[in-house]
Amino acid sequence: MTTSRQLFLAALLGGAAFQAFAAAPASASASVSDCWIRALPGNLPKGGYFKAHNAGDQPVNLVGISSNAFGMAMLHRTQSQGSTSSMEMVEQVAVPAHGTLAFAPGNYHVMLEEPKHELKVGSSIPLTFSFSNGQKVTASCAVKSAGTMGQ
Ligand SMILES: [Cu+2]
Repeated sequence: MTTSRQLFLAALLGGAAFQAFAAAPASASASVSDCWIRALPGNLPKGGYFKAHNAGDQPVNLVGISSNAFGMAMLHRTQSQGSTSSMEMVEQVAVPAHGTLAFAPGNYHVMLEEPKHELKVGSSIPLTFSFSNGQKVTASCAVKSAGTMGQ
């Protein structure tokens, strides 16, 4: 069933520059931009990448990510040692005051597991980012092909 409200939401979420500031508290300092997800087939974990911004005078931590499109979303960091690299889970990541932290291939990323549906390149998926100041920011993340190198 498709209601006009759902169509309206879909139109909003489809906008590349969409960011949900509306639900944030008045003191909101955190925001997210340039979010994308690497499409990989089947149940392979997908990497999610974005920029977290902090306009405030105090550092703020990104403490979690959630999405209705996946059963599990974790903060990961890739560590390279010589020719090998591995990933470890991190509890939270600090975004410096008046600064930006880039989540990018080879570094911090979101690991998205247990997709509810096959990801379609060219579509977009909303992710919700939770910050230590109580903010929850929803960003629309573009699904890009597996060969995408970063931004
Ligand atoms: Cu990972």
